[in-house]
Amino acid sequence: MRPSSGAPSLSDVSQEEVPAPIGMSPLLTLPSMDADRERIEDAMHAAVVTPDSYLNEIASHLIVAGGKRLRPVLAVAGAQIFGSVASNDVVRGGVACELVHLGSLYHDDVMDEADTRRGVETVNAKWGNLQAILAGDFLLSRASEIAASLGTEVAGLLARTIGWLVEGEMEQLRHTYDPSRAESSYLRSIHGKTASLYGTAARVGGIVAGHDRPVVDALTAYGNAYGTVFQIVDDILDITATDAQLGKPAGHDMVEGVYTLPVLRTLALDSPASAELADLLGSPLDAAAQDKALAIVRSNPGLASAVDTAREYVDLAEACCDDFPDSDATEALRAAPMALLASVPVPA
Ligand code: GRG
Repeated sequence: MRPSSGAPSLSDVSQEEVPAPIGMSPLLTLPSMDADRERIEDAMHAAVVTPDSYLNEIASHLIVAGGKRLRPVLAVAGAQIFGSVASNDVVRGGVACELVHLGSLYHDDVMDEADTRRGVETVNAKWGNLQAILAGDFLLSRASEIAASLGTEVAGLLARTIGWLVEGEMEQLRHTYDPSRAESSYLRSIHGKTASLYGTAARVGGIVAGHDRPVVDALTAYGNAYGTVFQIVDDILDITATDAQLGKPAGHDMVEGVYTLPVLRTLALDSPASAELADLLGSPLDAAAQDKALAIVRSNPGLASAVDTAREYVDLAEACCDDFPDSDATEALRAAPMALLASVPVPA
């Protein structure tokens, strides 16, 4: 999708206009969320208990290491838009989504041969690839068990969402080191690998809370749009943030051959910068080529154009909240997508 005319530019995303960066998401600071997060933590740990202490340790490794738990938080917030406290079943439904996320991270770290995640050694680095794959499978099995206990609709939805994650990741893999990757491939991939699980988490919150179908559908659309903002922002930060802020070298996606929206938009420019970037891409980059490619994307309008698109999905997510009742949860949901976009640094 190209940005529509009149869409805000990067410089429109001022710090005054936006509430807070991702760590301070309004979803995480909902008045009831402290108690809810305690229930989420308890349910996360309970979900991976097994008599096998070796498996138990490996399966809980990244849970202990932290994480924002955004998927259960979204399920809880979606359940609470009418003002009532989310049930324990809503919490468990959100936890099932978070366990799918976690399982996918175990597998992703094997695929990427990653050494660290959440500030600790990855499971593959600490125990090995085979252990990481099996423990990831175990997390998916526990997610499925929880989903099944919440009824066939939730079980079917979670199963389908796992398929969407795999499809999204496969789409990305198919176009690795492909500078002619279509933007539709990028959007399809991020919908599958990231947005769909946010959509499912919000939907599960609505289904288990017993909301009416139109509300459940609006929550799903919200989660999908929120997740799309999340991934586009993540991809922009990979270009704009410093190595220190990222905890890994900036431009990592480009080095790995994953050409994301700011890169594709730069390649699509009718300017010498596009040809210069295309010359560099298509195969692994050495350090000098990485710096050059980063400098090109950072200094050309493809970056602001990607921010414009993220802003369009922010608008979409906000609009999904229009028919929700006035409540703390609705307010937090409405503010959350723009808070994500606020984590993109504003250029001087
Ligand atoms: C086996 C379910 C399954 C999938 C296999 C590997 C794969 C296919 C999918 C992984 C896709 C992937 C890594 C998507 C990105 C996910 C993402 C948005 C990560 C960051 O999420 P945060 O910020 O992380 O919520 P924390 O650490 O806070 O949980």
